[in-house]
Amino acid sequence: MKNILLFILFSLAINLFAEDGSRLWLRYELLSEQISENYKQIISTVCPITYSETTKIITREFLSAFEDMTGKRLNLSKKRTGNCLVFLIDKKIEKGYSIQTQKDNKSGISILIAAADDINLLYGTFHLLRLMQMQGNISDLNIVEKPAYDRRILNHWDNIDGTIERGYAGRSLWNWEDLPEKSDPRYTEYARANASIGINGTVLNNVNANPKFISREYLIKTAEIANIFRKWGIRVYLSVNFSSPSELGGLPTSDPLNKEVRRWWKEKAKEIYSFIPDFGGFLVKANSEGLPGPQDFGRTHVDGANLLAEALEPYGGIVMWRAFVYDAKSTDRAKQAYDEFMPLDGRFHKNVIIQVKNGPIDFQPREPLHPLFGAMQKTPLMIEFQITQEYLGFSKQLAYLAPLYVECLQSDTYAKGKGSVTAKCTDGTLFPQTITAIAGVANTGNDSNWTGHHFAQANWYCFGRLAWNHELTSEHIADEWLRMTFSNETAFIEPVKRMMAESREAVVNYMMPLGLAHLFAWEHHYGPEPWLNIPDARPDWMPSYYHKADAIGLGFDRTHAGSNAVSQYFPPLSTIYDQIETCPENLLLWFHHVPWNYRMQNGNTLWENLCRKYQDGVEAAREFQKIWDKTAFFIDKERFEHVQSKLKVQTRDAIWWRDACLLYFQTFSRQPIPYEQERPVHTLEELNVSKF
Ligand code: GCW
Repeated sequence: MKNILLFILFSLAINLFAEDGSRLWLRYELLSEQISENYKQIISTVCPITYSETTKIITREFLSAFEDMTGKRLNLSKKRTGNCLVFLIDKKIEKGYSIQTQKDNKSGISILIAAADDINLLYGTFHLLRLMQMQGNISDLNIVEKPAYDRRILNHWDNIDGTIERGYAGRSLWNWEDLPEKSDPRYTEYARANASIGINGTVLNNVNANPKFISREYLIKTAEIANIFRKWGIRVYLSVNFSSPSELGGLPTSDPLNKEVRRWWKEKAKEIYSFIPDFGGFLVKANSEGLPGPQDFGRTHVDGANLLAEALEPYGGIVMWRAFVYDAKSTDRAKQAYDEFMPLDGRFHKNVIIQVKNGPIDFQPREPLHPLFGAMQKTPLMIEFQITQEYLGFSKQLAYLAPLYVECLQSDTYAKGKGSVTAKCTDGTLFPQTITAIAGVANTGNDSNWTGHHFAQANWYCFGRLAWNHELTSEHIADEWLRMTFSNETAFIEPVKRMMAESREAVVNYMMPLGLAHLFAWEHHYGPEPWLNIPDARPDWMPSYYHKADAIGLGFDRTHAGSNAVSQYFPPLSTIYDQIETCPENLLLWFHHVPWNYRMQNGNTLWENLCRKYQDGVEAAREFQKIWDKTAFFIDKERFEHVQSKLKVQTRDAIWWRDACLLYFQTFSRQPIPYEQERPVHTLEELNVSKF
């Protein structure tokens, strides 16, 4: 009996300290004595303001975090005394918040967090806590923060049955069957994590939208989630199916110009707002990958988007209309969105924003930026990034995505001359935008660590941080995340930060170097299938459509002599990409069909460099294993081993990619694989039949 009791107690203790990653970056670990003494001297009291659920959250969050980090329970005081943390509502602060240290002879030192509303005070509070988690100096603060985009939104591709399209971290967080009667503590945890990085909106359901999501039954469920999220500053949005009037409403058509259809959407909007007064709006995937849309009725994207926009307008809702369109018949998929949307510029209703993926194809490990950025100047545009790693090894592989996001945000469109980076084309700096927004396709699921791979948490984190401030560097964000999530030890942080910094390029190298794209297995997008050619399938879903390997060379000719996709960019970019000599080598095969023996900048041929890149990718993956093996001393066993085993898989996959691509392309290049280390460990026959 005694033994059993001991066993139970022991298991409880283990569970209490289970390092399963569920606490994300909000761990609030006990700080060293010296640092916590310093913090205790600076803050001994909290003067809370109490007028809303959010202000209660602020006090609770700060008190418990402070206690966890320093061991001290702070006093609350209504009166402003010395060494106090003070909150101030200041309507003059238009956006964001400030954090200031104030020194007053009478009342001593205080830290003042000021903002126009409680939600921004919450962001300020998380900022201060972040500084403390990172052992920062809080004795002399003078911080002013303003978000770059007003709407910072996660897109969940979650289905009604609990599955997640391209989700690699378990099932959906939303338990539709239990709602609205029973909610889940994780809804609050999710909202808190998002609030801590400034995310303020979430689209709950898949863009491949089931019309049922806007049925009365599901609106009641959604309202329950919205009630929980509201106090954390998170608005709920829904993806809608363009055929809802017929599929859900039973109308004979969903034609956007039909009177009944228009009335139906107006009524629907009214109903939605009766349940969710601060509902954010609709996200729409229309006439894309088989989904219905206005073109089914001979109408345009403008007709479709404006129909919904007018219905939402009285309530302040917006329409995020996606530009992800492509057609099986098109000879260059990369061109289609530009061709379809440019003629419509300036014709959208003012509460419409066009949501554009970062690149012109589809979330590949590297793409040039989407040519619509900077080009559509009379319509608000928002970037859509993919946080879930559909094309970057699922959550089996470590690929820190801030470098990808920053690359796109800081890419120069030249729309208004040099310096017209994508970020400035979308945040209202260069063009008047009635709405500014940014979206990321979420990588969360109900896995205990939220994102499958512990390091995939960094991608959620960095999306939020960049949505708030697109000037941050990837390195800065990695540093914050590592300190909060793992350890403040320099000997841990420096090598792991380097690994993170190199990880996306490593994936590019072993999957799709030099601008190659879309060589993925068709069904699941995990492994390589460059040889795949299913006669009846859509040609634009087959790898050969993208790599165009032949006896002459490799790559897609998008120059003026080819598809002329280069002409969709502003000069000088159009010429830079057009000329093989000036085209950046990391996009070479995106824009050019390059002969196998073409001499590249380093004097080696395309074939030699291609082989080298694949091998670089494999070597980087091996290096990550070595770096990680040395971290055991600094972190908990559970997370250490979890990441260690994932890195093994990553190296295995890097080799798989290298062998598959090189052996297949070799059948065209007919040249030996030049380097000793690159001797493939598989045969092409083996790879050809192997299925994931
Ligand atoms: O990348 C592709 C995915 C689809 C996805 C689509 C989109 C939700 O393979 O699963 O559908 O993009 O963005 O609409």
